[in-house]
Amino acid sequence: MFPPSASPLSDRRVLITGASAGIGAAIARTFAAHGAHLELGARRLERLEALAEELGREHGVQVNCRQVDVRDQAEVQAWIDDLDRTERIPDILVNNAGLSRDLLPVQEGRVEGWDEMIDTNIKGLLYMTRAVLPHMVARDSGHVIHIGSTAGDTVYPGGNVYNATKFAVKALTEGMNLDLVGTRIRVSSVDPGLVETEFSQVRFRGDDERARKVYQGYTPLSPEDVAEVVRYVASAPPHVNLARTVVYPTDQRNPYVLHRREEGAGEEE
Ligand code: NDP
Ligand code: 8X3
Repeated sequence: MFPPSASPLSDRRVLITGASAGIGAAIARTFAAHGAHLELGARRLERLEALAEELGREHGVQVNCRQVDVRDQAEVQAWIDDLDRTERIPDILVNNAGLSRDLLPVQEGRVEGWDEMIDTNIKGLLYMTRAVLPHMVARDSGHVIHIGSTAGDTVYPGGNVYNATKFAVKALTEGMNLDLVGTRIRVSSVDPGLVETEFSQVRFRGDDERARKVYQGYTPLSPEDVAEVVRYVASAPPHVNLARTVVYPTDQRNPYVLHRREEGAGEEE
């Protein structure tokens, strides 16, 4: 690892959504270890505050927390307006907040879960981007990094609406890069395969046994693996845009070709 003072992330201001768990929390830890100052957002403020205390103590960086629901456009705009007033507009925006609900065929799907996924994974990402990007354009500098998914490349049974939201993220990464041609602003996505986080507990609505089985019998990615890829993408020289980076566990070759080593382990994917 670079010593923090030598890292391209040193003293950069980085906003991460969904930093209270999983991949977002790991990105916060990795970026703080590289000397970045952080603006962390999620709904569970107490988790953010515990993380902020840990990172400030361990790395001596500034870490601010905001209770935000990215589905609420007014809340998002108020957050970014506050950052603007206090000269804390981020150099790097990591749109990580996201979720899946259920693994049901569309004909049996739960509409309220569809709304949650569409409102968070697509509209939340757009609200964050719409609020931050004009500031980046005004100073002709910045980097927006989306956490997409291999689910945005290939559909799998029951993935339907979650797949659609991640296909949308892929389209937005490409579209924003077109919109920003001629500027110095980069738009990237990091698209992981299976990562062991709270993702499956959320998808299966607290059914821990079912969630645990998703990661059984093989070695999934860890949130830290993904955070390291995001760090690499964010650390590329300014003339290099890693527009899309796909990362799988070695045991997974596409969203449904997964090699499980233990007999009878796992049920999905
Ligand atoms: P986790 O469930 O562990 O973390 C999700 C994070 O998103 C939490 O911090 C949660 O915070 C936040 N979040 C969810 N909804 C909202 C909201 N409305 N407003 C603000 N924050 C919200 O899952 P992961 O870390 O795995 O997921 C992070 C991202 O990675 C997602 O976009 C997911 O689609 C993507 N991904 C995950 C993969 C995996 O296999 N785990 C693979 C590929 C992509 P809180 O509940 O406190 O608001
Ligand atoms: C999360 C990975 O395969 O569960 O995006 O959709 S998967």
